[in-house]
Amino acid sequence: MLPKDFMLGAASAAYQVEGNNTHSDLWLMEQMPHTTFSEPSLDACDHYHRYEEDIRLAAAAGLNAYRFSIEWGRIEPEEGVFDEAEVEHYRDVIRCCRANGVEPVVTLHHFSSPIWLIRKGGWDAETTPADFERYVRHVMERLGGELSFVCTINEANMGLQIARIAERYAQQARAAAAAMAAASQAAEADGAVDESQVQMGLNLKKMMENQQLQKAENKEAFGTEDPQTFQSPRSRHSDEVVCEAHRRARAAIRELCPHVKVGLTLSLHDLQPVPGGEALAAAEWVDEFTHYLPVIEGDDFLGVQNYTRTRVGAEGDLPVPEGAEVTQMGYEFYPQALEHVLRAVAKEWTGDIIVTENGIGTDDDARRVAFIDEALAGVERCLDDGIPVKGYFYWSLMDNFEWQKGYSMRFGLIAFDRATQERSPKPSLAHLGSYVKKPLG
Ligand code: GCO
Repeated sequence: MLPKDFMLGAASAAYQVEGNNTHSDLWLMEQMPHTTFSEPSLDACDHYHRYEEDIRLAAAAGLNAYRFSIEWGRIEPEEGVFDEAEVEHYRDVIRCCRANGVEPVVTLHHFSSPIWLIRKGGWDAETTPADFERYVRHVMERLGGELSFVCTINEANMGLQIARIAERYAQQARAAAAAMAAASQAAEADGAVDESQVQMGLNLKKMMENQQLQKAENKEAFGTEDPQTFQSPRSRHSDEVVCEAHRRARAAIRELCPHVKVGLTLSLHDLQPVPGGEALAAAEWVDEFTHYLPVIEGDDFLGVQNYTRTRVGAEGDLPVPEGAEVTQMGYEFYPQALEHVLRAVAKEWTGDIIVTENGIGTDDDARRVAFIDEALAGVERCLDDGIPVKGYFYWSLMDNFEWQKGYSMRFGLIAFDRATQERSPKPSLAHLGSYVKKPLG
């Protein structure tokens, strides 16, 4: 059973739900003619204007907590220029939570950054930790008194993971190019033309041309061909910038609001080695988690985010096993992963843990319910074994803008109509809420 003070809620991120975050880097990137985004975010779910309805729906279903983020580009649209009306907007959101008996858990940075920051070098620039601290101070001086839980940076380890994934794609592309060259040589030798190889070659050429055009568009928008956004692959150097930004933000929060519990969140995979993959799986875990232990030492909690397992072979991460159920994201349906990750984390981190994201993209809400039940059963087993899990936030409160994939991924407990913005709670919302409504503890 979940303990009485357990936070049970849902999560969102400003950029994915608010709409019209015109001062943020992603806004520019979405609008580029050769963008990698499948569609622009535009009004998103108009949560900026409809937060009250959304929070009420969550509260009515029984949820007692809501994790959302503050958009830095709204608060500080130009370097050093703060928009107090936007600060007041977030105060209203926080108060709306409280009025509905919902604990607000605020994330200060969830992937999107002000355009001016990226023009200064973004998450690679030595000046960014100080810029982040200035923004954090501004927010905490005004809103900190109304908050109890703050996440500084969402998925601080994301950049290194993207670097790893990018490297794997590059390897695959090199292998495909070599296979194509060999096949076309063989075809030339016997005088035949393999149409599918020709098509693959043309696609590859198109992709490379688009990349070149996008670089030119980046240069115009950000003054550099490879802008260091939060979602670009990061080097060890830029990873250090992120970690330093967290340390400085934490120190500022401690100084201004000693009552606030502060932490960051990490994206953690349930890394399962197949025979031969043990060394690589161990190395990936070090990159994803162990590497961050010195950074989070002194935090009040760790935010854990998990969606699936990853099987690791000697050569790298393996594809989803044949015949397995896959979600809209192409992830294996594997809700047991959360328990595995919590247990792995607890071996090295003895502080409090909050599951800040866990969820499934699917149109089949019955599978969402099954996913939640399985995941929460794992959380309960961890609690029984004394692992201090303080909360669980399902991703996401509502269907929303899934970055490059646009609106096609449906993670939400609430559906919305993009034309009318009408909300429709799915059965999974009441189901998740029923864990709180049951007599607890
Ligand atoms: C994440 C993200 C979310 C995603 C979610 C589903 O932290 O990765 O917080 O923004 O939408 O993970 O892919």
